[in-house]
Amino acid sequence: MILIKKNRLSRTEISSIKKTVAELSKSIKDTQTVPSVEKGPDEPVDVPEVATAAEETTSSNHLLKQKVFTLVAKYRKDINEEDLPKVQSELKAFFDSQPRQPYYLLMDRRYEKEDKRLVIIGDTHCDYNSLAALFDKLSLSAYDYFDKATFIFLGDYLDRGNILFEYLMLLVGFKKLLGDRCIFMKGNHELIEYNEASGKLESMVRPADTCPTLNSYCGTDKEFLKKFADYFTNLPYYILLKTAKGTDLLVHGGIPRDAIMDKCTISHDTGEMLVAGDDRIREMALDNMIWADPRPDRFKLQGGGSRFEFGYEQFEQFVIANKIDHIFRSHEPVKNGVEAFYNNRLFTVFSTGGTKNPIAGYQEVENPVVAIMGIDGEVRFESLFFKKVTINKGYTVLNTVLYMEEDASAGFSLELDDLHLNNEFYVINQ
Ligand SMILES: [Mn+2]
Repeated sequence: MILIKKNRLSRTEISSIKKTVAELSKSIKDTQTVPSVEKGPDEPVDVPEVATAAEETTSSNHLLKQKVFTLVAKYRKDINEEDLPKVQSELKAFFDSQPRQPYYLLMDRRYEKEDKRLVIIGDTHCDYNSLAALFDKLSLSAYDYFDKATFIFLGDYLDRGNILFEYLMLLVGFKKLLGDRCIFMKGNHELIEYNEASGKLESMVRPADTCPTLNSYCGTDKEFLKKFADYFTNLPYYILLKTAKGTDLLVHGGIPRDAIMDKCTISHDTGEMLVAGDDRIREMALDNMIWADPRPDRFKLQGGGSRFEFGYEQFEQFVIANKIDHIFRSHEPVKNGVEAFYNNRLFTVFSTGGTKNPIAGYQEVENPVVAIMGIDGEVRFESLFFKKVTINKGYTVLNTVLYMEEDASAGFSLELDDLHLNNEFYVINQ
């Protein structure tokens, strides 16, 4: 068992840790899900990119993992301009296949007995590498995330990245594999419209690059542009999540502004937002919730534009009125990928970045992370660009976290100096 909490390791230290992990890995019963166990102690843990014939015959859940690998490998190759009509028609078929989403979701896990984890993913902004790294990393766990977990994306898929089509195909392809166990929520970058007069997509956010790219490359296919806007605009704004430990809110930004906060309440029975007044109150509250930013200050801070800030007092007012224990949100790049506010009751999770990830729009985020919630409501945060081997199931027992050298398959490399171990994680309600 290893518990190391430091930022930089020497080559000798890394070698020693790899060796220990390789030895520990041999004791894992479920060797099938840990591809590295047959390797020598000094070999890195490799993830097979595509299924081999032998692996495909193992089990159905293993097959799902292989399909994710295949998907990641497929779109790691560039999509060329001549491939775009096929890509557009696949995306249109996907948009057509999806039911119209409500503006909210209610998820009740209070009586769930099975270990069904939630993977909560913050902003990804067209960052293929971060998303691929997440899938690679989770595949190393003894827990089969692809077969059992539900993946919740907190929004902001579009803009700020330069590999739009490959990213979209990976994102949508993943949802096609997991179905209802993959949920896309709405971020402020999903505020887009199809303008009938101009025949173009327009973004409500500045700067924005997805709409101009789509107008330029797919502009003749108006049906595609319309379906694209319709799908991303109508994603749910929030999830009310009930667990054995309480009620959490998952949302892109945060809470409504002062002026309308006391005019709306989230119903614990249905999850919907009840409003005193007409539907415009709800629309304003929902719009606020994809723009708001928390600040540690006690006193109220607000801004005049779409984007605004709230403080501790407003947070208290909102969580008391709505009986909410924790809020998980994204929306702001944070250096460590996660930031806790208000005595561990609000968390910012950001899932794109990496100092050596050339396609990330937010390289100041050194360590992009996702949150993983167990069925008991406990949460830990995992960084994306380093591979993790879970030696003991559950996280009350120490996890051994191994940050390996570069994920060569992700198309960029980290210097040896960038290797580091870090098993910072927060445990809520303990
Ligand atoms: Mn945002």
